[in-house]
Amino acid sequence: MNGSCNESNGIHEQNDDISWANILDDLTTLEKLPEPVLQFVKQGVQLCCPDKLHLCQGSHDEQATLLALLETRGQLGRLKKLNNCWLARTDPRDVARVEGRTVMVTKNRRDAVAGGDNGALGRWMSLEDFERAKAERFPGCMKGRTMYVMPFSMGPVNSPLAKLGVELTDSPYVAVSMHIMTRVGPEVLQALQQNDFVRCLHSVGAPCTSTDPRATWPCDPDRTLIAQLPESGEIFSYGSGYGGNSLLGKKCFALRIASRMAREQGWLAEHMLILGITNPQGRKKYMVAAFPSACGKTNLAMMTPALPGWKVECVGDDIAWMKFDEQGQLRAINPEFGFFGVAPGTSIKTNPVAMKMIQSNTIFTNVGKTSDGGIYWEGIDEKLAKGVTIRSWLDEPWTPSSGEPCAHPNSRFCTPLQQCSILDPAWDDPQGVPIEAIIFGGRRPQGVPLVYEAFNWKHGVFIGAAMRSESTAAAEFKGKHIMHDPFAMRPFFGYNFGDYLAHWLSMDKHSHQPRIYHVNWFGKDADGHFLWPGFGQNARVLDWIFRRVEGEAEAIETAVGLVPAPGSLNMQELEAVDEEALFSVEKGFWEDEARKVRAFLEGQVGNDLPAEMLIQLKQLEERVAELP
Ligand code: O2Y
Ligand code: MN
Repeated sequence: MNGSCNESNGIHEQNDDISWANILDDLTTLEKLPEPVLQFVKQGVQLCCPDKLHLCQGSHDEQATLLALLETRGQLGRLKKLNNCWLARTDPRDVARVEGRTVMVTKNRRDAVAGGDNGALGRWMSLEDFERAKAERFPGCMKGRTMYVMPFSMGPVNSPLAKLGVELTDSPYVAVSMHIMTRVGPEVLQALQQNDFVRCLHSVGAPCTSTDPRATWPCDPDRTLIAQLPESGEIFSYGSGYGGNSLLGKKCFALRIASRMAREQGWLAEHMLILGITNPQGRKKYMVAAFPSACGKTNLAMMTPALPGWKVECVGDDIAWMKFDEQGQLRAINPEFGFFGVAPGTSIKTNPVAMKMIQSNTIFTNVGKTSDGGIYWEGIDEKLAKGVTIRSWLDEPWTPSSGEPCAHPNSRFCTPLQQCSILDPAWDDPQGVPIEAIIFGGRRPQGVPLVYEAFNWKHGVFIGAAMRSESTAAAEFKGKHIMHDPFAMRPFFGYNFGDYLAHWLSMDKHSHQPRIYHVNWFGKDADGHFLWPGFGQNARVLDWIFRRVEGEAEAIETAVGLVPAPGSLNMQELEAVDEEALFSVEKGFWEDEARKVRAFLEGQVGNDLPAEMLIQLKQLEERVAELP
């Protein structure tokens, strides 16, 4: 252990007596770090006391070395059937984002969370409580481990929309995953010479001691804490090595910290996929879509259209950073460099593009494994060769009659963006792609039409605010119930939701204002069967939206918005679809829906709610009251 570590050190405390030679194999590394990065690393070392320090430079060899290290330690297993693919099995207590332990830390509570008090729109922690929590967790937390220094860029390095970060982590799994999910490399270090960065500190929270043999998935679930400090641009994550809790560029930075930056700087950081769609005549449009976690954003972003002549190309599947340019055109970049997609349900039928792209250079987490070195999960829809057996994500023998899932419902693949065969040609454009439609959506078994268009921008903002969706396995929630998830951002708001709504409302003045839509692929009939085939057939809905934006498709007004006029949605060669059920707007259902939205907005946002939202709600109630 290096001699400079002192249990009582805090990250802000200055103490220069680090024995760099004890923790660094190559001292020239330090010269590569811009001064503010070096200071950040010093503070991290003084606080966390790692045995070793490793500066990640983003090379292919470095990734290979780290993967080999993880294999030697038994923390990753090679999947022989695939090419450079790996399987991680986590501690069963560390399998998803933990919203109950995720906090925004600000001077004033109101800056972080809206009026209500039960945590539905995020959790707040005071600076004092956070300092205490930090002091109880971080000092000495990396003893016996290596600290990886990961400088990264969210977005193309030279983009005016991109931002930089540096993550210090004691998890090599996080280092290899960040390597896939973000841009890492010499050009990032170069950019750090001139630009500020978000300071991200992550520890699995399980220091190694001689009596504490290395667990294959070290973590500290009882003391997990994920804290975002938007006022100082810092993220502290302790106790979990999993996905959004530990790959700090993703949810913590690109949504929570960035949404707050975006408000201050006049842009938007959103939980949205970005796709390009080209019609049979060769005209192309870009659209973004916000669906709650694990509701099919990856499938839509990589859709193979069932309509002849249409083409979808993918810019991103989870996060969009967007800004209106000087011509009044909304432009979007994907700040990420990889996909961290849900595995179960992914198959050649549901997402052939994803199935192809995950055959190489992919880290799988918590999926099942076949005895011939392949992957397996619920809905993979692949036949096994004779004699091949399966082990579950818990590394237990598994058969379809085991009664337990083979893969964890939130199991994931982590794959480089550039392996997507339909990656859009402009995926890396520093200026971003022009957005013409914004689509909100959710998993709504009853009552919500397949597609409707907002009457105008303000109504569209209200539609986003009123979003509700069935819960999924992406966070710790158990069971399926319909949750409010405004803008699909409920777990990711970086500031007061009332202010967020005001920020969206303030954007109603641009010459190329995108139109706003709501879609629901998940409506069911009384027998529980889906009303709509989904997947590639969703192209029919995108086709209608495309033609609406071009001013070509007819719509009719309903209480909730504009729906396709009879005959305007292309239903050719689609059999046995009950169009009436797909577009019904039923009075009783929508009275109840409006009541729930009112209770949510008044209860959770209270005085912080912009008056315009209450006007929109009242107008919805009045339109619904007029229904027969
Ligand atoms: O990061 C996790 O632990 C799973 S959550 C996740 C991962 C990738 C993309 N989106 C999400 C999400 O929760 O929205
Ligand atoms: Mn997501």
